Amino acid sequence: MSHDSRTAPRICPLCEATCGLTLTIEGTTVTGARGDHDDVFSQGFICPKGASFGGLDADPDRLRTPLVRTDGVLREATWSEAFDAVAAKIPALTREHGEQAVGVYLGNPNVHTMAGGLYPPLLLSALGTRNVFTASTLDQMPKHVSSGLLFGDAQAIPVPDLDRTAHLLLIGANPLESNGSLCTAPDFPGRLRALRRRGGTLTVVDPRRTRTARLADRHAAIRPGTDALLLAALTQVLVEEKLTDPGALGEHLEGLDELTEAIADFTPEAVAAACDLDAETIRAIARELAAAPAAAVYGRIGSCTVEHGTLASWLVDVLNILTGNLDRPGGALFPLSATARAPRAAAPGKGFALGRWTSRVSGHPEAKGELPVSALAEEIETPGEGRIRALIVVAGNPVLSAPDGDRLDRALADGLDFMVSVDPYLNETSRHADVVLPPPPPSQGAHFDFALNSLAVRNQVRYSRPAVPLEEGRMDESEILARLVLAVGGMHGAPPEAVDDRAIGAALAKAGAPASLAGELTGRTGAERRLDLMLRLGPYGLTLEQLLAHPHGIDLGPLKPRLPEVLRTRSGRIELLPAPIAADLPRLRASLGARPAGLVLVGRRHLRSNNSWMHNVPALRGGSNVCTLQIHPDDAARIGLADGDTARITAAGGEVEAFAEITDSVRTGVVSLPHGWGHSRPGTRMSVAGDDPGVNVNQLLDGTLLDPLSGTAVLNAVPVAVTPSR
Ligand SMILES: Nc1nc2c(c(=O)[nH]1)N[C@H]1C(S)=C(S)[C@@H](COP(=O)(O)OP(=O)(O)OC[C@H]3O[C@@H](n4cnc5c(=O)[nH]c(N)nc54)[C@H](O)[C@@H]3O)O[C@H]1N2
Ligand SMILES: Nc1nc2c(c(=O)[nH]1)N[C@H]1C(S)=C(S)[C@@H](COP(=O)(O)OP(=O)(O)OC[C@H]3O[C@@H](n4cnc5c(=O)[nH]c(N)nc54)[C@H](O)[C@@H]3O)O[C@H]1N2
Ligand code: SF4
Ligand SMILES: [Mo]
Repeated sequence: MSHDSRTAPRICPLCEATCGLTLTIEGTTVTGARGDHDDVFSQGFICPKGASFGGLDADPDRLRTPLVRTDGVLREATWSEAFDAVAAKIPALTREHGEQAVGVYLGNPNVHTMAGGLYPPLLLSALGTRNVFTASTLDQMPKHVSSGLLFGDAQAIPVPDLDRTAHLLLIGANPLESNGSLCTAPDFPGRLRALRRRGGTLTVVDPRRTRTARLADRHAAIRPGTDALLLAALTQVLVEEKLTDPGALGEHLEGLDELTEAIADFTPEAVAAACDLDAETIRAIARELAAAPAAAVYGRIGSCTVEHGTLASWLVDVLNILTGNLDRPGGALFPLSATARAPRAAAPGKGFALGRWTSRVSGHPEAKGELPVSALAEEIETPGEGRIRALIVVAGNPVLSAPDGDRLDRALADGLDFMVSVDPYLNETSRHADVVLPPPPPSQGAHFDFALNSLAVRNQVRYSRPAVPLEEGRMDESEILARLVLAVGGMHGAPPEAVDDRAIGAALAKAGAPASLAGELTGRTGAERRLDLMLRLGPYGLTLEQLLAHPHGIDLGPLKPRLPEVLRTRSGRIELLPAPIAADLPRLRASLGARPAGLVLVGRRHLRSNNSWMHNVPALRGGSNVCTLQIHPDDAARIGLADGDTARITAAGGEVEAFAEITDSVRTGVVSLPHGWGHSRPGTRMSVAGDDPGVNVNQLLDGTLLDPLSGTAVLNAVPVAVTPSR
C-alpha cells in the first residue's frame, strides 16, 4: 500500500443484495474491495463480483467521452456536441410525427443507480410517449401485475422474512448464484443456512439441482413451465384438507369462496402428470407449508418468465394469505423504505387497471404503463402512424437480453432515424446509437438504493457519496439524465438543476408540504437534495445529514405488519380472485392435459456473471462461468452427444451451437443455457468478452410467446430440439 492509500465505504451496485463494500483507493484508483464489517445490513458479506469492483471500475473498455455518429461513424465528441445532437433531433421528430415516435427502453441497472431511480419518470413525462419498454417484461412484471390486482398497488411486493421464517418454499430461484431478487438480502446463502440451523426447513422447486436445491430439505424437480399448476394444487389441498388459516387477515379478504371454487379442480392428481411430480409429494409440500409455525412462499425468475407467470405470481401470494403468513413476522411482509411515501390511513384506493392502452402492431395490453419488450422490434419495423422512429436506451442491452436479438439488431440498424444510449460500454445495443452518453465508473458516483430498499428483508438505509472525485471530462449520470430530460423536452441549455427544482416543487405540492421546505434541503447536487426531500417526507422523517453521519447505514429494524394501510384496491381489501386472473384460469386448465414429449430449455445464472455486461472483466471469467448446454446423461445418450461435443439447439426463433456439458444436475427432458452471451457482433468495444463470446440463447426465441396478462417474455420452458452438430 502506498502512502496515499485510503479506504471508503461504498454500496455495491452489481446485484440486488446491496452489500456494503470497503474500497481501497490509491490516488484515484480503486485497488481493492472487501466486505464492510460495519455495514448495518451486510455485515461484511461480499461475493466475487463485489470483490472485482476495482477491475470492473477500471475496465479500459469503458467509454471515457460521449460518442456522436457523423458520416455513419461513431466518433468521440464533447458533452455539448452530444446534447446538441439530441436536442436537434428528438423534439423535431416529436413535432413532426407525434409523441409516440420516440420509444424508450430502460434496462436493469436503472434499479442499481441513483440516477436511474430519480430521472426516468421525468424523461418519460418530458417525452409523453406510451412506447415504454423495460427489462421488467423480461423479468418481474408478472409480480407487479399480481400485486396490482391483489393489493391495488403494483409496487406492493411482499418479501419473505428470511431471518425469522421457519419454512421457506422457494420456487424458480437460485439465490446461491443470483444472491436474490425481489428479496434484497446480503448473504442470502448464509441466511438460508441459518434457517436450517435454527431448525427451519427449505423446499426448492427447480428443474435443476442447483446449489440452492442442494441446501434444501426437499427438492422437487418440476417440469418447467408448470409451477402455476403446482401452486394451484397446493392451494386446493389446503382448502380440501381444511388447512387454511388466514387468521387476522380474514377481515381484509374478499372473494375467498370464489377463489376456492375457481381452483377446485386443480387437485394434485390432476396436475401430477403435467408437473411430473407425484400427487403425494404435492400433498406433502402443502401440509408442511400449513404446519409450519411461520412460512413464506417465494417465487422468482423460473416462476415469472413462463407462460403462466402472472398466475404463478398470484398463487404465491394466495398461499401466503391462506396460510395466514402474509404480513406476519416469519411470513412474507411489505418492507417500508426510508424514501417510501409515509403511510396514510387505510382507505379504498383507485385499484389497478391493466390494458389501458395497447401496442400498435400486435395489440398487446399495457401493464404498469409498459409494453412488452418482445414487441419493440415490430414497433420500429412496421410502417404507419405511431411507428417508433427514435429510441432512447438507458442502461440496457436488449439485443442480447430480449427475444430474437437478430431481428432487434436489424431494426435498430435500419429502422430508426435516431438512437441514444446512456451506457458505459459500446456493446451489442449501444453500437447502433447515434449518440452514446457514458456514465462514469461507479467509484465516481454516489449510490442510493431507491428501488431495492423497498424489497429488503430488513428496513435499513445507507448512502454512499462518490469514493473518488469525478474525473476531468466526465459527467455524473444524474446530470446526464437531467440534461437529457431538458434536451428532449425543448429546454436544451437550461441548467440541469432546473430539472431537480421542478421535481422538488412537484413532490412538495403532492405531499401538501410547505414550499419553503425546498430552501432547507441540503446536498451538494440536485440528486442529493431530492434524496434529502424524500427522506424528510418519508416514514422515518430522516435527513441526508443523518445518513452522512452514518456511513455504514442506519438500521430501521425488522419488517413490520402493514395491512391494511398498504391496500389500494377499490374495495380496500385484498381481492383474492381478480377478474383478469379468473379470466386466465381456463388457459391454465387447458395446459393440464399437455405433456409435450420434446426437450424444453431453461436458463441459469452464474455467480461471477451478471446478465450481459460482466463478461469483460478478466477476474470474472472462466471456470464454470461458461456458455455450455447442460443436458442430462440419459438425454445426451439418446441424442448421441458426448460431453464437450458441439450441440445444435433449434427452436422457433432460430438455432445456436454450444458445447454440451453432460450433468445430472438438470432433470431429464430439460436443457439449460445461460443468457447474456453472444458477444460476437462487430462494432462493439468489449475486447475481453469478445475473446470467448458464447452464443445468445435468446436467438432461440421468436418473441411470440408471452404471459398474456403481463406481457412478459417466455424465457423458460421453451420447446427446443437438440442434435449433435456435424
Ligand atoms: N434467456 C434469458 N434472457 C434474460 C433473462 C433470463 O433469465 N434468461 N433475464 C432477464 C432479466 S431478469 C433481465 S433484468 C434482463 C436484463 O436486460 P438488460 O437490462 O437489457 O440487460 P443487461 O445485460 O442488464 O444490460 C445492462 C446495460 O447497462 C449498462 N450499464 C451497466 N452499468 C451501468 C450504469 O451504471 N449506468 C448505465 N447507464 N448503464 C449501465 C451495461 O453496459 C449494459 O449495456 O435480461 C433478461 N434476459
Ligand atoms: N450472479 C448473478 N446474479 C444475478 C444476475 C446474474 O445474471 N448473475 N442477475 C440478476 C437479475 S437481473 C435477476 S432478475 C436475478 C434473478 O434471480 P433468480 O430468480 O434467483 O435467478 P436464477 O439464478 O436465474 O434462478 C432461476 C431458477 O429457475 C429455474 N427454473 C427455470 N425454469 C423454471 C420453471 O419453469 N419452474 C421452476 N420452478 N424453476 C425454473 C432455473 O433452473 C433457475 O435455477 O438475479 C440477479 N442476480
Ligand atoms: S452479492 Fe451482489 S451486492 Fe453483494 S458483493 Fe456480490 S454483487 Fe455486490
Ligand atoms: Mo432481472
